[in-house]
Amino acid sequence: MEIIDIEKIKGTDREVEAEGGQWISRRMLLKKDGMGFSMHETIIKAGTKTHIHYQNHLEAVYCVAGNGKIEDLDTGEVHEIHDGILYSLNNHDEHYLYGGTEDMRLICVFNPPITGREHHDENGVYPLIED
Ligand code: 9YT
Repeated sequence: MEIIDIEKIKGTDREVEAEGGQWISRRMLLKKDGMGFSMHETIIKAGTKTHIHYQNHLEAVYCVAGNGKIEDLDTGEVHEIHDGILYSLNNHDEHYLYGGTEDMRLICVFNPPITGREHHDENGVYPLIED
């Protein structure tokens, strides 16, 4: 059993900030932790916009605080996100993620797990890194 305290992740290499400053992500479980998925707490800053397209990963995202929106770039649909809403990117859905009037706190699960070395490329994609 492992017990992971997010306070001990802050300030380590498991805490990663977007290059544009839109989000900060604390990777509580990564590929090397051997669970078959990775699990992160991500704070989306209020008023920001991020282009994301996980072509190599599935991601489920559960909002536990704050508010924002997600825009599906295939359909143009915009969905409100707030405490209690989960969105599932089960079709590698390209989207914009918007921070709302306050920071949004998200719990994110990736399959396959990310290694922690990925960076969003210019298309909002994380590469698939095989060890
Ligand atoms: C919700 C989302 O995908 N935000 C971008 C950061 C990502 N969750 C990560 O790398 O932890």
